[in-house]
Amino acid sequence: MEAPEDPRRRRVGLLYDERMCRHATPDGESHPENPERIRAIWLKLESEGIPQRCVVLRAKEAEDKYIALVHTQSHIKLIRNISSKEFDSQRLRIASKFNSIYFNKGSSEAAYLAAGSVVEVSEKVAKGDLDSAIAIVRPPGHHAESDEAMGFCLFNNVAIAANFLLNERPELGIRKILIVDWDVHHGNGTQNMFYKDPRVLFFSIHRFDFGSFYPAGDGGSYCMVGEGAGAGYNINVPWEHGQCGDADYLAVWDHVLLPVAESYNPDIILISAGFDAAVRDPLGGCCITPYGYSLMLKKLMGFAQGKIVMTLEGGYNLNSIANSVLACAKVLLEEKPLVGSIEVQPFESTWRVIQEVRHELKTFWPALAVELPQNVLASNGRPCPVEDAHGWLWFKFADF
Ligand code: X5A
Ligand code: ZN
Repeated sequence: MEAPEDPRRRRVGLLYDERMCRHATPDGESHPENPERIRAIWLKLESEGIPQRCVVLRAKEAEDKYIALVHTQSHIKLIRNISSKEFDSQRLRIASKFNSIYFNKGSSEAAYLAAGSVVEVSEKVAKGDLDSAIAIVRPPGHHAESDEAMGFCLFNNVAIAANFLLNERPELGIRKILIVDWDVHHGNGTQNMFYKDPRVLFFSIHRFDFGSFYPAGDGGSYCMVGEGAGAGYNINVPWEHGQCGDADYLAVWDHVLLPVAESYNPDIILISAGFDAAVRDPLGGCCITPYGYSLMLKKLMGFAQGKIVMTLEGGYNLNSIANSVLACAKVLLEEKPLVGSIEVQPFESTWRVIQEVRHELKTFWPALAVELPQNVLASNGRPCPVEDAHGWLWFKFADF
């Protein structure tokens, strides 16, 4: 006989579907955004007995009418047809017209499944059928613009889900959505889709390197605060350099994101959860640990009655992403108190960025208007883990 369900137990949705592994490079060439990413995450969760404790869901394809809430008809048509036989001879040429994009026979289906999955779990969390959820999807979404695939992204999965809740399910009472984009790259697509929309507060924390880090340009600058009715509802935290880690991210949580979330009071939180700011990621050059991610997530669970949907974006070190998602799953399951410690201080540049962001946004968010105490600002260079050619981590002093 089955044990009666503990009513206090958190209902956490966990979505995975092998069909999203069929999107791959056409020629078998190696690529960081490859099928092994989601397989590695799923295998890790299975080996830790996580799926048995969650509500496991399979993917379902998004309907065109929901995708059309954020994408143009021509873009939808392209992604729908790109994997068909008629496109066999043109696929390579078409992909080459986009920035950092490949297509194969499995791309269309995977793109529709990724978007549909996020819609599906978001609806269940909004309804209260689930407390929270993790969607282990690919291709990722946050770089996709309304009329353009880019940066390994075909459809903007999280943006589609946000618009779906606001426009297609008003009866669920979701009127304000906080999107937290902690992928190491700026979420340009999502920013543009909601730039004038106060119903979505878009927060992105990313490497910027003064405009030289992908997707490059001014879009990820802290000056981009939103426009018209959306003014104040777009927040960028642009790192000046790599090597940012737990201490830097948590300082931003405490001094920017959480005070704003407190006054915005979202009805649901959608996390564009890339794990390419994780330590040892080959593209990100940052160093968040699984413990760091678990704290970042835990601190968000105090808002929106814990209604949180995590959606995979980037993240290219298989071990790092698997361990980071595992740590997050344990937080959503409220397994036990988090263990770990943060050994270092934020960079001096981190305090500079925090002050710039607060200054830029203080007219919209009074909680950001107070000066930070001088003592928190006075930290100098600090050690950070760097990997040598043998894969060993060493602590080296860096000062920026
Ligand atoms: C989703 C994501 C990164 C694109 C990097 C292109 N994309 N050089 O992490
Ligand atoms: Zn990324």
